[in-house]
Amino acid sequence: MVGSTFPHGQSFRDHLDSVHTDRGCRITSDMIYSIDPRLKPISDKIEARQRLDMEDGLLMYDPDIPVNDLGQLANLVRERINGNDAYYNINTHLNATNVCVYRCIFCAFRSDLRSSKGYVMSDEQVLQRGQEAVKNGCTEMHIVGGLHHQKKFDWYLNLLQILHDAYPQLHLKGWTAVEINWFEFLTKLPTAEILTQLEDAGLGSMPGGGAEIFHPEVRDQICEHKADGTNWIHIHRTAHQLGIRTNCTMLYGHVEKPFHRIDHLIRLRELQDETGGFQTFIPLAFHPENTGLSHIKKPTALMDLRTIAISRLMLDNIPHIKAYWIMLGIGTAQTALSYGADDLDGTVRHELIYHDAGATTPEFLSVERIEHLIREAGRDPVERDTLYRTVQRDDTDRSVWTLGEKVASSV
Ligand code: V47
Repeated sequence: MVGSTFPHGQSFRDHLDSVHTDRGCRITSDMIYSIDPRLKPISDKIEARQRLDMEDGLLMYDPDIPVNDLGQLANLVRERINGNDAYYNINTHLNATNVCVYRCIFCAFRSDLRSSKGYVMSDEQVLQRGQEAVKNGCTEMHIVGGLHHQKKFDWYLNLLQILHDAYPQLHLKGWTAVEINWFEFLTKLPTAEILTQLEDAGLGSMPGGGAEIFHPEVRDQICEHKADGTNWIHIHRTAHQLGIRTNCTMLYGHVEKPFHRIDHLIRLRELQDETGGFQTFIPLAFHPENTGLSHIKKPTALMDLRTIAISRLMLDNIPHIKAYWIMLGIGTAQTALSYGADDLDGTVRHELIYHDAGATTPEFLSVERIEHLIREAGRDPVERDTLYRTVQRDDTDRSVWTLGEKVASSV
């Protein structure tokens, strides 16, 4: 499961297929990668570049199916799409308020207005974050937060506008579909109008949060009040139609069953068939501490790797699968680069959603550390911007950068 470090740009598998023994007997990859026979129909489909269905997805979640077998298949697809490259970016987070009208049972970040935990950042504090980001060479600011019932849509627009005016080079990846849905409620404006106003104020793209699990059997238990699956899909469809690229996520490891996960992945795949606007999928492992579901055990590393591999195999039309190290932990994220993932997210600073939920990962990784983790996994590190263009750094001042070509991914 090593990347393509073999002659003539061959993958490890191609290399094996080309090797002959002393006795003239050809070693094929099938001999090395003997996978569980129940996976044969799936493996045949992968070889033939055919799409997997619900039944395939459910089989892959059967605990008796070895995770490593899924990893081998997912790794083939990962190398087919992204070669040996593994992406990361230099980014920071901004959660301008944690005050939120919703009470999603899985969320440890939200606060009531009058709680001592509640906060709202001033324009000065927001701009200071922008300044810090630029000084640190960030190409992206990831902006999400609570739905503050005393703040109007203009407050959210203004936040983007002041950042964009002061730091035009910084890509603002902001507001989930849940927030857009809230802005629709506040303004009574249609989705397209909201998104156009946000884009005019400086929005560059949208993160994938708020998707959780679309199926109402689960959504009604964990976040019954906020935008439902149909709304989430509608908002991302509208963004894609306007040319705004977005990401997508799935929150797993709480009350959902394998059926709900595969159903979620298929709904994302269907939208991607229609629009092609998703850039990356991020499976998000549930962190139970400090939430209304604190009795649930956190998913194991093997469940994380299984979910990464299944995502890569089911989502044949989404170019990137992100192993978000903040949530997975550094070791699992690094391993995930051989189980279907091709992206580690970024250096990250000021992340609160996972750290409020008890994540013990560091709050920041240096570029040197990320690149080392990637190289140690046998991959080639590539710094990208939010829209997956390569980033070239000035040798004398690393905070200065220019954009290169879009990375080569083939879905
Ligand atoms: O929507 C909230 C999840 C999401 C918890 O687009 C929790 O590049 C686990 O969407 N345990 C926000 N998960 C994070 C997110 C994201 C992260 C990184 C990159 C991108 C991207 C998007 O976090 C929420 C929710 O699904 N979440 N609470 C928790 N206790």
